[in-house]
Amino acid sequence: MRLSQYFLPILKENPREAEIVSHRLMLRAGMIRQQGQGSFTWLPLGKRVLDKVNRIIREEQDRAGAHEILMPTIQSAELWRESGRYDDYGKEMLRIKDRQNRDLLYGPTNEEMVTEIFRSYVKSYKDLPLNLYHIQWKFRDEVRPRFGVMRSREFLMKDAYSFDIDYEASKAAYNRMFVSYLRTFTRVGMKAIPMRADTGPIGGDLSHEFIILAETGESQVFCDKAYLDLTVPGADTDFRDDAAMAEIVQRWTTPYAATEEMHDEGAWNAVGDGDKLAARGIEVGHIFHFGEKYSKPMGAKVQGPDGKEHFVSMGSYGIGPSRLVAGIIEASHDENGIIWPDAVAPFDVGLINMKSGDAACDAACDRLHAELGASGRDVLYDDTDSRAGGKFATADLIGLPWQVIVGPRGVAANEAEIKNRKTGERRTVSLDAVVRELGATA
Ligand code: P5A
Repeated sequence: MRLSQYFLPILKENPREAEIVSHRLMLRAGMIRQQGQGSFTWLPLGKRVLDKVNRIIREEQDRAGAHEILMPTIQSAELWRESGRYDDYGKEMLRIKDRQNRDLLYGPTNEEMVTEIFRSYVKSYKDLPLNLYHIQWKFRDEVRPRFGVMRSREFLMKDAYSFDIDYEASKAAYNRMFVSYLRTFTRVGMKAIPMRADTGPIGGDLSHEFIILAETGESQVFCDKAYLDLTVPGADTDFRDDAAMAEIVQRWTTPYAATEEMHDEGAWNAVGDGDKLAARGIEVGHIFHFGEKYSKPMGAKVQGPDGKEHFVSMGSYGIGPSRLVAGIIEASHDENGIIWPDAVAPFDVGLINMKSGDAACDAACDRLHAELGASGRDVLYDDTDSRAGGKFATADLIGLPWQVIVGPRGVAANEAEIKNRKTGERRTVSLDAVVRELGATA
């Protein structure tokens, strides 16, 4: 992609409304634009990151046996009256009337709608287990929307819903999502710690929040430092092996970890003083087991192996991809800008032409642009006529993992410079070796 033809509205000044670093950097790097209170457009650079995050989420949901669907954003109030949540949900729910004066709402979550889908089609235990998910916009009229996409009113959510014949089977479904979340957050380059959490308006008896530690996090959390060294299950993990899933969840829930609402001073005092980690954190995922809370009032039941009807046991599992993008920036930046983990970087390489218009520089860059593209890398080629200093600042701000810098002196010697954004390390290599060098270091 040539920067001269791209839409990357970089801001030179620090936006005054941004209180935390991710919000400031997302605005400055031209990733998002605020449209209203707690509502944002994702501009091309931001959209690329969001898509990469969603792709990883999808791959890990699918690996764990969930199936993707897409439910509407606007829901009928009738469904929510069936579960009893229409009145309970309160002011966070955006209530709407259509031209026939029917009560509608903009979905803050989809437990009711997915239960309606389930009950319409599934009648036998033989069709279980079932897990359906979608990635869809939600609206919550938050009391205090703030910190950009971190706590917005309209935000993206991946929400999955599991249906099982009984408690034991639904606990296995919960475990699969738990393990899938460990893998998902690791793959986007983050360390997320599962912590016992309050179930709030979703309800249920069991829930874990997945928390990224960051000073600007809105949650106060308490955990054992042992979590920092636990290994995350690999790609060869067998999600059909219930015992293996339970063993992983056991390992990841044994050291102490809780959010403020669930904090237990007694258990905390038992953690060794040197192992205590009391910190701020960002909730990027939240999973719930709530059994028959929706299936019973909404009549979602199947015939069991005993010939009798059973209300299905359910759970729901959320990740906020839009919040996650901000969380990644909170955890990975420096004074010059964002430092993207490789897996979610909007482009892999920034190619910087220090003297656009110079025939030799242009020719060398054209060649590298083509070769890097052919080797499978996404390249953002700064072919604009800005000064070299401005190009370097932009490259550091948008935080692509690698920069390839081409200037007249280097080209005369048949050389380019390669810079690693994270370490700052620079190396001079021959123009012929650029693609190979990135291959060796990527
Ligand atoms: C689980 C899936 C639920 O709604 N129902 C379906 C359950 N859980 S939750 O914890 O309320 O939300 C899931 C995740 O969505 C993100 N999130 C937000 N992101 C940005 N702005 C918001 N206002 C916001 N509210 C929730 C979080 O990542 C949360 O873990």
